[in-house]
Amino acid sequence: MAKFSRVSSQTKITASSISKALEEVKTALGQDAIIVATEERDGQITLTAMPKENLKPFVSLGESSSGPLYPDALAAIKAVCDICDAHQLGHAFCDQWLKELSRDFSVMPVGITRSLAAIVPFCSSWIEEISTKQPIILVGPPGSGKTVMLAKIAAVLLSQKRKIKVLTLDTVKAGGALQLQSYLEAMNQRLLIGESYLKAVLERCDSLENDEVILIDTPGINIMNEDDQNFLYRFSHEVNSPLTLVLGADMNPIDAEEIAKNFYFFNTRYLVTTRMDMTKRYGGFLNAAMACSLQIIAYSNTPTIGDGLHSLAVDQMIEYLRPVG
Ligand SMILES: Nc1nc2c(ncn2[C@@H]2O[C@H](COP(=O)(O)OP(=O)(O)O)[C@@H](O)[C@H]2O)c(=O)[nH]1
Ligand SMILES: [Mg+2]
Repeated sequence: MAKFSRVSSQTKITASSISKALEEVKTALGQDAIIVATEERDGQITLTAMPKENLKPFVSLGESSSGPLYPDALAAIKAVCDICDAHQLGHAFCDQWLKELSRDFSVMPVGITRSLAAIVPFCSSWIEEISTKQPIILVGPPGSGKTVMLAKIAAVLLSQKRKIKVLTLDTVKAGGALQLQSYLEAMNQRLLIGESYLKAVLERCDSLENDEVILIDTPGINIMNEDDQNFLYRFSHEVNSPLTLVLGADMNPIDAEEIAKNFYFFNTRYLVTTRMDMTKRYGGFLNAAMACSLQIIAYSNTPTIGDGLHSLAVDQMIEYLRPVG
């Protein structure tokens, strides 16, 4: 039997296993509930959860500006519907966007950028704001581009004369650590390998003297697999910092949303998308970001480390969304 207690908007649920506790959270607070803390004592799992609407942004979000303008409400509605159709954004996404868009109908001509920014959190200043106080921890399905992205973040930080400390927990995929090691060797950086370094590396974030950004790569996680789910639960509990989901832009919107929702349960709050060069349809990561309020902090559009990563502002996203050929 699960046990419930409530403090302000947060509810604590205790059960004998993670999956039971998660089920209880979903029943009590809905599918979109957010886990804010996890605790394990005497074989019992306690999850502290709250409804999604109480979520506050972790970092400041970029302002939306003008973008394309349409002569009247009908033309703007048509533009939004065409975009949703072309990029395979589902009904839920389209409905949310149109609902938000309707607030702008009193002023002609009508823009569609503000309403997109209101439903998908774009954070275009993340790269400039990277702090030594919070580790950057990349998680995601196998092959989503985590290791390449981590190396790109490392290269960008080094180019800004920042110091880095890099750890990989990917001792699962054959050659996973070697791949990162070879990228880092080219940057004259050392790679720490294995969970035994995790505690010490995380403690550095709390130290006042720390001048290094901590970067952590992880093994690919198949959210349908119970062992992987257990790993993610324990790992997110141990690091106790928001995680960053890496998703290929070429993933279909339904799968992307389902994967994001599962990661979201385990303190995943940011989203990076990769392989923007391999698709013209961006419904996958946008659907995932909208469904879970994940902040889109960067994207990658080449597999080459030296090409770096990019910030994604909402205006730029609108430009990407418009022409589909
Ligand atoms: N075209 C393209 N390929 C990418 C991009 N990011 C990663 N890749 C490729 O995607 C594959 C998987 O990347 P990897 O970082 O090893 O994925 P991981 O298993 O999540 O660590 C590799 O072949 C990468 O070269 C990108 O932005 N564009
Ligand atoms: Mg990898």
